[in-house]
Amino acid sequence: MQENTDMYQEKPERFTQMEPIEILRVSNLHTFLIDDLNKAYMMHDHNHINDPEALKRVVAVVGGGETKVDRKLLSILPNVKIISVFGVGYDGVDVQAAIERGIVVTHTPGVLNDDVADLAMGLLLSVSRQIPKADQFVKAGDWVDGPFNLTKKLTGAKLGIVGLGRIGQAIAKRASAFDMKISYTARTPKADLPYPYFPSAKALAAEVDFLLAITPGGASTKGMINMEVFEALGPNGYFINVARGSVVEQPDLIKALQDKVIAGAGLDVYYDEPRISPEIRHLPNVVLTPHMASGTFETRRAMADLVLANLAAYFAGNKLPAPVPECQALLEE
Ligand code: NAP
Ligand code: 8YV
Repeated sequence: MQENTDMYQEKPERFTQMEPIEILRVSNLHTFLIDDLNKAYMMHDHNHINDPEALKRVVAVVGGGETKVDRKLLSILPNVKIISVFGVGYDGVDVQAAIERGIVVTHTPGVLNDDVADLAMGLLLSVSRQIPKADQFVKAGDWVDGPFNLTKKLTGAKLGIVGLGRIGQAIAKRASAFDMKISYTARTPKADLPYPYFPSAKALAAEVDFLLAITPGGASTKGMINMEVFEALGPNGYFINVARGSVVEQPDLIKALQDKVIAGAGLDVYYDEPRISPEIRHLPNVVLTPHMASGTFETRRAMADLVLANLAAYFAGNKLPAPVPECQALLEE
């Protein structure tokens, strides 16, 4: 994380004056965060701008990580200085366009690692042991007709993690307690970690029983999980996605599940959320959750606190708790 810089050691003049600081909300946020933002700032809602002149006075943008904050939006917000993202992923934000305008982007890393890793384990158990199907089996009264089908053992199985960052490592820690044999791919091998590295998702998929994606979204990972990867994973393999829908070629995923190229999938994220393709919703071999991996009271509160702390630090002229890595150079200028 960056050191204090000249840019933030002195309070910018405009933020010491008496007028309220005006900010713009660009997505749905939890009520508790909206309440706290309203206490500290004058907040406008992007969908209900009563006073178009307000856009010129807005100095901060707040929204979810997938919410589009693009060059076009930034061009109508000439005074924005900070984009505070509610989420660790910020694939919706055009960071390059922000940097060109001297706008710093912040996010909420770290505080959600445990919850996302917990849900990833939940999906691994749900697909391998078919827990949702077993639940329906009991509730439907089908047990009287005979026992539930046998399922796949998770303990000791091979897990391939695509993206061994903060959350990937929290997943690996949990999977280790299940004696899973962990290997991974990432942009770079991690010399300090004991797991075997593979140079691509395809090479990794060929070696494992469960392939789990937990990378950022955006251009660099777009479609990196495709039919070639599913063919390498094979008919006994399962795919788990807690990263972003864009990481997967969705038509390939649907075909791989329909044609039993892979055995099944556990998905928390999708292309075009929350409109989930009926082809996915009607598949028998998937367990689906509604992008809820960080969705506990405790973690969403911690994420909200980090959104508030990033804004407060900026306006107080203090060191930012969590700027995105691409903005380091901007902060050091
Ligand atoms: P992180 O610490 O930055 O880790 C990202 C990992 O992905 C790193 O290992 C990185 O490789 C790897 N990676 C990045 N680009 C890649 C590429 N092009 N090819 C292969 N690997 C690549 O991030 P994090 O905090 O773990 O969060 C990861 C992502 O999880 C977020 O960006 C978000 O998309 C997703 N997420 C989803 C939920 C949910 O609700 N489902 C919640 C939170 C986060 P290096 O280590 O080599 O840099
Ligand atoms: C959030 C996430 O639910 O942090 C992320 O990247 O995907 C989730 O924790 C999402 O960003 C809320 O907008």
